[in-house]
Amino acid sequence: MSLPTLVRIFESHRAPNPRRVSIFLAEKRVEVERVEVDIMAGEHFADAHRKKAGSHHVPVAELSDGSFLTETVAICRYVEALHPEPNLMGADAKETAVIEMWQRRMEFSVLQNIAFVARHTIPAMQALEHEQVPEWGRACASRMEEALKGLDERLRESPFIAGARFTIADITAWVALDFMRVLRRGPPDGCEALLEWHDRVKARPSATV
Ligand SMILES: N[C@@H](CCC(=O)N[C@@H](CS)C(=O)NCC(=O)O)C(=O)O
Repeated sequence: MSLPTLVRIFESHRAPNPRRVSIFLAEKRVEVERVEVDIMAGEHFADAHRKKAGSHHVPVAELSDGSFLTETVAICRYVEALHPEPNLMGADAKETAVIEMWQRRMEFSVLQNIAFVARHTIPAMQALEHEQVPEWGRACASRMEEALKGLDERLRESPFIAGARFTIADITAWVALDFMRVLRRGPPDGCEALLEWHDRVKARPSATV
């Protein structure tokens, strides 16, 4: 039996997690209908959105069997199964585990801290938080810097985050770094390898989405 196809993605196109899915799809050269959900206007809290998959977040993927998927990596994993090439999540068990390891590290150390700094220190982002806690945002700023320095160290020894080739771990980290624009700051001084990798990834056609 064939797998349900991807019908459309509900997204907020400037937000980091939907953007990770968009870049993943662009790398695979998969085109799919998009439905914009304005999270700054609270559209994601509407019942119509929440009932789709029991979550108020974006992205949400609608499949041809009428079901929905949330969670960026779950959506990417399904897209990888439907469109295996180019491989972005690992070709064998060892490589899959290594890529997953780096992807999780990028999600929890880099993306999450950047997102917390933005969501808890930028007044307009109060719309996304029940309670904005600026002290927490400031605490996450030093964690963010440590994470970026750690990533710079990794990129001094490896051309891409998970190894010799571009993978989903690079997508997660690159989207996070690009999202730092809202903070009006870049990585800490001295992160030359990180900046060089950033520019290389930025030159990929997928980075324009
Ligand atoms: N764990 C989810 C997180 C999704 C998420 O946090 N999406 C953000 C946009 S980047 C969102 O929906 N924000 C709205 C909110 O937090 O209220 C995933 O990996 O997709």
